[in-house]
Amino acid sequence: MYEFKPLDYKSKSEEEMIRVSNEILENCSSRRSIRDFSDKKFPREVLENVIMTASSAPSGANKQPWTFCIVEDPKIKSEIRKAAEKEEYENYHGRMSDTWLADLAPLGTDWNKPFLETVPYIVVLFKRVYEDFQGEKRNNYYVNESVGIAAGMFIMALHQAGLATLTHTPSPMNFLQKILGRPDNERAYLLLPVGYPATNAEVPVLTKKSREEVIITI
Ligand code: IYR
Repeated sequence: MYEFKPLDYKSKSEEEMIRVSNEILENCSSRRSIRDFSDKKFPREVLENVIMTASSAPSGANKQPWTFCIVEDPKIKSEIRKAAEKEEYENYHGRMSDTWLADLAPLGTDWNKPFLETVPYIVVLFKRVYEDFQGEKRNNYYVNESVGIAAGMFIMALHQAGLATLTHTPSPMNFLQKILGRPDNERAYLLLPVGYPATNAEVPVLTKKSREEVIITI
């Protein structure tokens, strides 16, 4: 049994809640996934703080079933680029359905992933399917849910810190486990190139669903 202590909670007035939630909405809605990154470096401390923010996420039985692997070695980045482009080439030339390709066409994506070498850091988020407990495999709980929440918090914290990323999934991603020498209980979940946007970065003009489309009240 854990020791229990009083919750550290600061209440807000209703006016303040409305004001703050509107500010959060405005700020978070300005976040965009980008594919054109600058090679400009930023302090590693920022990235570590963002990762630790993500790692404060709720998780099944507080197992925190994740590892954030920071890749800064240019040789490894280019190895990752090569392996990712190999998979993506196959995806774009036969593995993805026609409907899928048609859905992606307006985004203008293809199998080329130069940003994997441009960015100062790639973060590979691994989910930890089980833990080794004295030679015994003990499964973690709600692993996808837990890691998904941590990934969302990572993305928002990074945005608050003034940096950008892309949730990249060059599937299948098992090459990352191999290149990065990760153990069998870790599976690549997301690949997140991190950096400043390039000065000429462009993003597609797209809209998000309206309140009426995403909220139902019963
Ligand atoms: N992983 C590929 C294809 C791709 C798939 C989806 I779903 C996207 O939203 C965007 C891209 C790529 O990164 O190009």
